[in-house]
Formats: sequence, C-alpha cells, structure tokens
Amino acid sequence: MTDLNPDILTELPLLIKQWGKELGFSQVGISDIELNAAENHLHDWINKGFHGEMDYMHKHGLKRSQPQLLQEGTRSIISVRMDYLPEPAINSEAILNNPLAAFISRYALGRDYHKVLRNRLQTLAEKIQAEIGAFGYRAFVDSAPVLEKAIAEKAGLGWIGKHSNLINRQAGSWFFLGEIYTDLALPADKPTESHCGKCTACLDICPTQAIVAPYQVDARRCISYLTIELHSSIPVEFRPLIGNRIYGCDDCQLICPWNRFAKLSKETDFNPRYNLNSMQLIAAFSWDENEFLKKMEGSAIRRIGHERWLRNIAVALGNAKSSSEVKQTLLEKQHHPSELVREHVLWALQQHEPQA
Ligand code: B12
Ligand code: SF4
Repeated sequence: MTDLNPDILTELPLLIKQWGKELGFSQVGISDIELNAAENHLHDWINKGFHGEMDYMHKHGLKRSQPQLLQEGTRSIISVRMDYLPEPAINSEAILNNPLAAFISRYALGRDYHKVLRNRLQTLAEKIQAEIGAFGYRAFVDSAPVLEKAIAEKAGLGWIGKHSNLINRQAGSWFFLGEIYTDLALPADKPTESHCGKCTACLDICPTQAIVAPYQVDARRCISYLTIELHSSIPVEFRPLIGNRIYGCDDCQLICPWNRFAKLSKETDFNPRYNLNSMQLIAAFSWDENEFLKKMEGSAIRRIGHERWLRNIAVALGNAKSSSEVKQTLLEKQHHPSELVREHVLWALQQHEPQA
C-alpha cells in the first residue's frame, strides 16, 4: 500500500482531474471501493438469468463487485468518462427510417474505444507516478470484471438511468467509462442525484421491451446483446423488431431527454470509419471475410466476426421492403457454408414471400 502525506493527498485529486482533462477525458471523479448495493443488484440480475450467454458476467465470483479481490490493495478508484458522439453521427433517425440503410450503434462508428481509453489511462497513471513516485495501480476499460457504471456513479460522474446507462446532467449518456484502481487512499467525490423523475421514455421506446423494469435490462431481449454478444441464432420472435440495426442499438439513448445536453466528441478517433455511418445493407452483405476483417481493422465491430456480421445483415434484409434486388442478394447467400448464416437467410427470404 502506498501512503502519502496528507498535503499531497489533498492536492493530488485536483492534479489528477486537471491531467485527465488535458488527456482528453470529459470528466474524472474518484470513488471508494464499497459497492454493496450494486453487488446485490448484480446478483439479482444474474439469478434472473438476464445475462443470457455472457458467462463472463458471473464466472469471476465476487471480483466484479469487490475491487480489492480483483486487484489486491485497491483503496480508491479513479473513474473517467469520455464523450464519443461524432458530429456526423447525428443523423440516426434518417438511417433508422431507411430500411435499406445499415444502422450501426453510435459508439462503434469510430476506432475501438478500448484502445483509445486504455492508452490515455495508462498515461494518466504514469503522470501520477512522475509526481508521487511508484504506487500500485491497474487500468481498465471494460477489460476485466469491473462494475463500471456503479463506480462512475459513486465518483460523481452521473447517475444510472432507468435504461441502466450512466447519464450526466451536462453531457447526456453518449460517453464511455474507464477506471484506474489504485492503492492510494484518495478522498472520494460525492455521487450526484438521479434526475430521471417520472420519465419512462426509454422503457416505452425499447423495440423489444428489454427494459423489463426501471434500472433492469434483460440482456436476452436487448438488441445490443442479440446483435453483438449472442453467438448463436437470434430468436425468431425478436427478428422483426430488430429492423435495420445490424450492430447494437441506441433507441433508449436517442429518446432520452438528457441527451439534448450531449456534447459532441473532440476525439477524431471516434469519427466514423470507412462509410459506417452511410452504409447500405446490400453492399455490407457482399463483403467476403477478408474484406470484412480488413475494413473493420481497429473497430470494435471486428470482434463479432464475419459470420455474425452476415447473420445480422440477413435479419435486416428480411425486414427491408421487398424488391427483386433484396431477394436476389439473399438468394446469393442461401448456400453459404455457415449453417447460422443459411438459417437467417432462409428466414429473411420467407419474409419476402407473398402472404397466403
Ligand atoms: C454486460 C454489458 C452489456 C449487456 C447488458 C447491459 C446491462 N444493462 O448490464 C448488453 C450487451 C445488453 C449491453 C448493451 C449496451 N452497452 Co454495455 N456493458 C456491459 C458491461 C460489460 C457490464 C454491465 C454490468 O455490469 N451489468 C450488470 C447489471 C446488473 O448492471 P446494470 O444493468 O447496469 O444494473 C445496475 C443498475 O441498473 C442497478 N440496478 C439493477 N437492478 C436494479 C433494481 C432496482 C430496483 C434498482 C433501484 C437498481 C437496480 O444496479 C446495477 C449495478 O450498478 C459494461 C462494462 C463494465 N465492465 O461495466 C458495458 C457498458 C455498460 N456498456 C456500455 C454501452 C455503451 C452499451 C450500449 C449503449 C451499446 C449499444 N449502443 O448497443 C448498450 C446499452 C443497452 C442498455 N440499455 O443497457 C457502456 C455504458 C456507458 C454509459 N454511459 O453508461 C459500458 C459502461 C462500457 C464502457 N466501458 O463504456 N452492455
Ligand atoms: S439498447 Fe435498444 S434493445 Fe437494448 S434496452 Fe436500449 S432500446 Fe432496448
């Protein structure tokens, strides 16, 4: 454990926040490591099976909710957020209303955020080290069992909204989270109050009714899970509801009134790559595996692989307006080597058959 003299301990949080801003973080806060309430909610969520196939949500025992078990000696956590909405991404509605366009969730249009945030967190930790000497720390961006939203809430970066994302009064919710676990006993910031009030816009708009109660998302119903995390077949009941969302979903954030205050990202890394913000389903469906891997290099989308990419686009093409071009595009993949792709293509073709 690293013990610092009280004068440095008072001054250090201010310096950390200043350095964090200089490194491009939108906000930096500090929390202690007590997450009992969040731990109870996490266990309830897992017991209800809401995590679906995401085994990593339960296989680390108590490490996710007890920071000192993940990183021995942790006494406080530096929590950061970084706005990601790039300016060209404000045309979401137009894409969602055009059934031949491919909607990609706003967070995945640019460079993979894990890389962007992690490098900056590492630099921040090194700056602290240069000031106070060696200390114990570990940086995370969704890379280990960490309850990022609960920590950020405690650190005063916002409140967990009814859709379960963190919302900030001045910046909405279009931001990523990351953290540095440290063995420094830094003074913690105060949490902010919730400002959701009686609003239920996110619950009402969710296409699959995945927000089963305020603050509770049944991931198995969430389009983000169905198009990104789920490896197997997308349950048939959800396919028509997915529309043209081929990677993730933003509806609960698009409707949130607090996103009127969202700030555009200053990071050029989050600008849309290739033509991800104006892509057509038919063109995206034609990419072979090499093309997919090459075009998606450095993007979070690469993680789902070509097979799930085709699975998702097949569903979206099934939801598109019938035309000979759409049918022909699907027919070209009806003998695809992957059983998963073939099954979704067959479903999509059935959507374009004349109703009896
Ligand atoms: C698993 C996961 C998912 C899953 C499950 C979502 C979920 N709600 O848990 C799926 C695949 C569905 C998903 C989707 C998305 N995700 Co995600 N995801 C995660 C991950 C890895 C863990 C989240 C977690 O701990 N879930 C466990 C459950 C128990 O937590 P929870 O639902 O948040 O519940 C909390 C509260 O709601 C409350 N609570 C729960 N039940 C109850 C009941 C009552 C009565 C009360 C009062 C409170 C309460 O306590 C819980 C603990 O604090 C985090 C990264 C990380 N390591 O933290 C990213 C993370 C949460 N995801 C993120 C993003 C961006 C998304 C998407 C927006 C992506 C997209 N556009 O497609 C969507 C949003 C969907 C949504 N409405 O949640 C960001 C959120 C940033 C932010 N501003 O909050 C994170 C933090 C990644 C990051 N580093 O930036 N995600
Ligand atoms: S991301 Fe989409 S599917 Fe998931 S909870 Fe939000 S609105 Fe519902």
